[in-house]
Amino acid sequence: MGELSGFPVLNEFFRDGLKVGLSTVIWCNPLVDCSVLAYQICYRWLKNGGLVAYFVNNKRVDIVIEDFGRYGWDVQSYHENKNLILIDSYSSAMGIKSSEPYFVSDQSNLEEISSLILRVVKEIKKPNKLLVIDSLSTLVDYFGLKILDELALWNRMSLVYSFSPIYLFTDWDYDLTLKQRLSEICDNIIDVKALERSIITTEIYTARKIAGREVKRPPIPFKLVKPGGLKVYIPKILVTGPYNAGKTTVVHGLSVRAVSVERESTTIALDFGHLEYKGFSADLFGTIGQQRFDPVLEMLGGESVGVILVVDSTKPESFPRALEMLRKARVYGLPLVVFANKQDLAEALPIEEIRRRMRLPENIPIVGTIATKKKGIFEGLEILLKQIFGVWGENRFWIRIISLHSVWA
Ligand SMILES: Nc1nc2c(ncn2[C@@H]2O[C@H](COP(=O)(O)OP(=O)(O)OP(=O)(O)O)[C@@H](O)[C@H]2O)c(=O)[nH]1
Ligand SMILES: [Mg+2]
Repeated sequence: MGELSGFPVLNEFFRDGLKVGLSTVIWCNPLVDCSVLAYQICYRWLKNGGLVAYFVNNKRVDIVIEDFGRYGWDVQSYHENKNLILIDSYSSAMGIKSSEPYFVSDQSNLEEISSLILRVVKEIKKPNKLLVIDSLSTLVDYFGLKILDELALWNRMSLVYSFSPIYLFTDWDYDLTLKQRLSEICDNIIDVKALERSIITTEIYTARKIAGREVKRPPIPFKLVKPGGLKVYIPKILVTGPYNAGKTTVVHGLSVRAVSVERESTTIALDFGHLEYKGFSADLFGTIGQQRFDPVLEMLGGESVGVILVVDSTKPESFPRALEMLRKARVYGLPLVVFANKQDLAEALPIEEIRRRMRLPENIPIVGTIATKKKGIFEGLEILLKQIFGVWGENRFWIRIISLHSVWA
């Protein structure tokens, strides 16, 4: 099955690290609700035909199903046909009778909990099985360090019976020894944190341990969207280019929501759009084409992580101006894609001719677009996203993100 998460980018970190039988801790700081991340993993897993055994000790099982639903993931039918098995360790603690076949009658009895989990692991004979423990922190609260011996046992048995265990761990102020041992016991660790930057908080995830090896991977900023769940969040993509090139049309074409401040069909303040695409979510800022607004360009360019430069393919005389705008916005050197727009018009220059006239090096992609028909714009966006997330070698994007969030260690 290979793909564990359905989180953008994360799978590329892991490659072979997510083999069946390996254990994973989703290690969250208290500002992040990590259940949602588990729901997203589970839903993807179920949709791919796998089985999920979900141990829950901190909320009612019907709330779990309801919570899935809030993010747009209907798991009712999976529950009914027993591909989603809820191991209920909560109802009894609340004095409610559990409606699930697998339940714990005494939440403070570690032996009972552990043997129930082991029973599930041994009893269920289907292929592709995920075991989710929501939450490990609650178990730690009850049992302290002792829980880690059980966890090591669950990991061993999971390997034998082809389960992949995932532990949700909220990092309250736990003892260092406990955290150290937990890090040692599990094969994969995904850190999920909230980073504060003045008053803005950004949530990020990354991998800290892969297939038993400590690693350092860059943070991936994300947002939780209802419905939809986790999306990689790019705070700012700049859409710039000369007057009348098609910037506003591009911003609106790519966005699920967009506003523009225009007068007589030219932008006089800015274009702002929000896009949702293949697990990515980004805010787009369009600039004003007219030269008299250039002082605003630098301000708009600040903190961008990628740039779309829109040019009118029929107006080579505007190309120098296009390059000047990149310079004025101070976004030179960031991931960049050029949209050679208005390719539907007879006088449109071909891509290679535009490259030659703009003197753009081969490593800057140019994509032919017809923004009014939404042609080519998503292909271009995809190339930009690949550039943004493909630059770990040079680490440009991450340096930028990290400099935005200097507390990242
Ligand atoms: N034929 C054709 N027309 C286009 C295309 N894209 C945009 N246009 C038209 O070009 C004109 C300018 O488009 P805008 O999106 O407003 O351009 P802009 O770059 O935002 O312009 P300013 O904000 O004034 O700098 C509009 O009439 C659009 O309908 C395209 O691909 N083909
Ligand atoms: Mg405009």
